[in-house]
Amino acid sequence: MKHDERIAPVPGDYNLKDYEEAYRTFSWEEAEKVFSWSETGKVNMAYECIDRHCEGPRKNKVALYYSDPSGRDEKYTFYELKRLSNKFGNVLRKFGVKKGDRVFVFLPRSPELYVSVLGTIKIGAIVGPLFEAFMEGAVRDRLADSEAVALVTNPQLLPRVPIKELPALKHIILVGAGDALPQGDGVGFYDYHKEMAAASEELEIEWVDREDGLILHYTSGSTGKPKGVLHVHNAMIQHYWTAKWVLDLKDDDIYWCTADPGWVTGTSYGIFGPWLNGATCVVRGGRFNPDDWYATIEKYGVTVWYSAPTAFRMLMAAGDDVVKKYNLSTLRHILSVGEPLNPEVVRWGLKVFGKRIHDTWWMTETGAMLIVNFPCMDIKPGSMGKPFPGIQAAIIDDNGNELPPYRMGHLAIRVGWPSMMRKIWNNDAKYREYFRIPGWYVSGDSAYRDEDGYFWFQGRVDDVINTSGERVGPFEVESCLVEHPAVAEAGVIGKPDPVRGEIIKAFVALRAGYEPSEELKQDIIRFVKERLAAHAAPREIEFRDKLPKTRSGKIMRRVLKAWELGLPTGDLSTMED
Ligand code: 6R9
Repeated sequence: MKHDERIAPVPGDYNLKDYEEAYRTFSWEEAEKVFSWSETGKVNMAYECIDRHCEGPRKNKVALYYSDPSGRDEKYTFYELKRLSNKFGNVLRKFGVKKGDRVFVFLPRSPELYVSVLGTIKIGAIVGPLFEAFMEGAVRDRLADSEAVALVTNPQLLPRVPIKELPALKHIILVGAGDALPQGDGVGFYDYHKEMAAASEELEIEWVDREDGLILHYTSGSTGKPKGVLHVHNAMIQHYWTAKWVLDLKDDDIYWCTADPGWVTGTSYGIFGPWLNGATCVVRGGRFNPDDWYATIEKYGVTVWYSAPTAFRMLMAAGDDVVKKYNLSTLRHILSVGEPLNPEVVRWGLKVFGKRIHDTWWMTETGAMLIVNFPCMDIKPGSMGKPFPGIQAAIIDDNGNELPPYRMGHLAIRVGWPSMMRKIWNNDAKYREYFRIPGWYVSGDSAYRDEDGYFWFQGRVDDVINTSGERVGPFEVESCLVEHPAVAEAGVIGKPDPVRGEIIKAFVALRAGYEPSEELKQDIIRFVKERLAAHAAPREIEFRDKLPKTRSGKIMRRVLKAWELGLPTGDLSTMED
């Protein structure tokens, strides 16, 4: 497997000029010196994101543009966010919420969500963001496991909070409650706007240790309940440097991260990374819709855009004519995370935006980007890129031996980087599993490295298919499938087979204008045989209107597999509707 396709960088004044040089000389000990707290040890993420900028020329710079399809259209400067988050911190303190307590935010993307997150962090409490689409079971699991004491939500979402089953929950702050505050159940209900109006703008920030808790992100495994991944304030070192070098944020950028804060991307790179760098962020409420998204880029003159393969694939499927209706000429830097970025999508991006899409690889557990494509380096379409300076990535076998180029194995990282998770809430055994090979963090992803040091994702380790003795990563097959003109999306699994061990089965969603047929199946199979390899071509294809996906856009192969085998699907709380 040789990868010859390369897309050279466009020369430019990037924050990171020379990757190889940086990789040789970088150290986290030096990198943390940009923060004065590296001497005192006392710190607060929300201060570094917001208040610090109010002591300099960014005080009246726009920190947040917010709009949504309902017609809200607002902007907030760093100074305004400082005052609002101070107020919110005071609201929580009035209720007795203190350092280390868990405060959950269950709201649609809105300014109130961002203010609540920042205010919670300012008083040293640990914030837990939830997707607004969560239903009762998902809300209960997370609030119960973390013993959250306070919740910010709205009257529409409140019925999904099973208060009686959450004895630790004492305070519920409702955004838009008006005069009709509920009562009872041993919980205090409050109106967000009234409390905010009455609260002081002056707040004593809680200065915490760098290892104190910051945020709790629940993420689903393939089995069992979701895991509460805890991050600490120290993560800011890596948020800051990755946002500076990978997102390449500069003072005049307009940056749009499309992720919801219910997903780690929406906090690490929708809040912390960009605001540590003093960048102007765009937040667009409402659901995905191609016209709406392009109009958002045009409206704000977005320059740096961080999104996900699933969104790019949906934009691609919507057709190039939609792109042409909008002026997207401000875009200068595009990035992707969450799933493998198909080469076809990278080529499409070049065609319609005239820009490369830069893939980045990381996980909820890693807290920040680890393997990336920098604007200053060649992109090999289909590759996740190279390790960020200060990160040692490797492909290892079950015993921890490093494997040579092109050998598929565990994608692992040498332990010790600033934004590493510090625990799995109430589950030490789960935490230790990631470190079962001494010296390494084992990601659960399967990948190989090429001779130039680029990493190539193959699938989750559990998803790798073994067909007639050949190991096949589902991603390569899926990427080939979406190159077929009729295919919008594809999910590939191994289906048990008495002769071959497993056979490759593909679930395919067709593009608009194509109808399922036996002929089309055969055509798609032939297409993969000719382009990839005979052994990697699906033996079975099933057409589906939609593929099961998480709210962050990941195709849930384990659900496809469970359907196929008629087995229980496990935890589905993070699945899209
Ligand atoms: C940030 C985030 C982590 C898992 C990860 C991997 C997949 C993420 C990817 C990618 C291929 C990329 N993943 N980025 N796979 N290429 N660039 O996504 O966190 O939701 O915890 O998911 O997502 O399988 O292990 P999280």
